[in-house]
Amino acid sequence: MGAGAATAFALQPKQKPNVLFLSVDDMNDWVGCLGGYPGVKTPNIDRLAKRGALFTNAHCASPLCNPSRTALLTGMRPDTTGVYNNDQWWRPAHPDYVTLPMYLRKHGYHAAGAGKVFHHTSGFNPPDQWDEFQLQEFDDPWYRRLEWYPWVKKIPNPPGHPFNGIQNFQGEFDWGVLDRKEEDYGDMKAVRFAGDFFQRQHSKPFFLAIGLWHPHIPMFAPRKYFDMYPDPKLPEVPENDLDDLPPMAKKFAAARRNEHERIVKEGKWRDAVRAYLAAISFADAMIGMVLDALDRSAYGKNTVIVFWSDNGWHLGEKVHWHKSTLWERATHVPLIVAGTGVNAAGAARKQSVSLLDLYPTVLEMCGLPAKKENEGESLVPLLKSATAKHRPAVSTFGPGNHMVRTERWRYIRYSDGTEELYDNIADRNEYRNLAGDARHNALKAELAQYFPKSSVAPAPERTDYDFDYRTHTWKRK
Ligand SMILES: [Ca+2]
Repeated sequence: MGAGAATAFALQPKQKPNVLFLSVDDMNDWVGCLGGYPGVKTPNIDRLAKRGALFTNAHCASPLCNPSRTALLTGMRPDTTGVYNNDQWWRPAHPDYVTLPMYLRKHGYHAAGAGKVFHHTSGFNPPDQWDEFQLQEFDDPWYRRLEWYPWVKKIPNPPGHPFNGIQNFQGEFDWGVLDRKEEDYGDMKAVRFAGDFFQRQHSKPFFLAIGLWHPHIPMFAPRKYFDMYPDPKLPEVPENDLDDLPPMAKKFAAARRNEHERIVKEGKWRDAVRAYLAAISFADAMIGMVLDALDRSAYGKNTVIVFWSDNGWHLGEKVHWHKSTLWERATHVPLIVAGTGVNAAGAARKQSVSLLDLYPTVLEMCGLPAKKENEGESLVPLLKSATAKHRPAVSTFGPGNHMVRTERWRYIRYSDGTEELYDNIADRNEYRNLAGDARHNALKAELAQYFPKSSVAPAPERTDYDFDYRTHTWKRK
């Protein structure tokens, strides 16, 4: 083996790389370099892909914000932590867990963050996670519930609200152009945090997590991003697409079905697709600003960049909006690793990988000891060689409901034993469920080996605690 490849990450303590952990929220594969929506404009993500390793088959550990982020940042699956939904705090359930920023701090890193890194409601960013942290700045303070967002100054609904023109709709599900300058949108505060951070002198290596809210709803963006999409295309939704699904799949697809029906009834489907595209392109522009600020700084040459989205998004496919399904729309996410020590830059990695793999990846890239509880597998072999082998990604939604994805197949098994199987090369929209075809029994048995063997009971819910935001303490009711 060549000495260069073997020592690429064996850095001396003084040369430990910095890490920029840059994330977006609810961004699916409608990204130029992933090809999910031809015509989408994401020049900055695309140029990052060219200078790094683009993972074209990356999946979240769970298709929902909190379980996905909790899995990524604790390094453990939902079935291990019991954190399956958005109303479960990981901290009081598992006070002993050492998250990625905590681990890096213990090993000499300075950990800083801004925006949505852990889940965004109160109680998900205990102060001891970070040396410094700037909370999420929302574009819609009139919507925010103060008991969940105690740092937000609530204001009355602005004139013209809701901006999508749909009256008495789901409060957060809005879109449009806000009457403010581009630099005054909430996510720009996290972008500025990054720019200021890169201008400072850091005596320790740093881990900087910048979590953008976009393209999560409400899909607010400056007009120029809406104007990029004069004629958005609607997703295909064949009429009989749900007929071959088991009842649990139909149930997941039917969640918040009323929102899809309302959007269609109001004649707003195309507008909503345009808003999602606009929010993606706005996110992309902000990503470009953060990357440019890094490149201009003293840290441009010794910083690993990890770009990820926490889950995908449906825009009417399978008659569903949002996430919370085990299909490609909801589990497939953008993932790029670039910077110090990535070989074969620009070469796509087609192996199935999981966001659960990021914790061990960062530790290995930083030359730190592995954390034994981590359930992902380091991506470093794939960063060294685009053809390395890797364990397929598993995604979980609720106890005992799993999907495993290989380069070709998606196999889903629900807690009641019902199944779906898709050939994602021949059938990328997952129209034909092949699970009932006995010719695939051996394949299913092989894929089922990757499913977790058991699932812990769900962790307590938010309503099971009294939480004091000022002291960041929980008391079980
Ligand atoms: Ca999300």
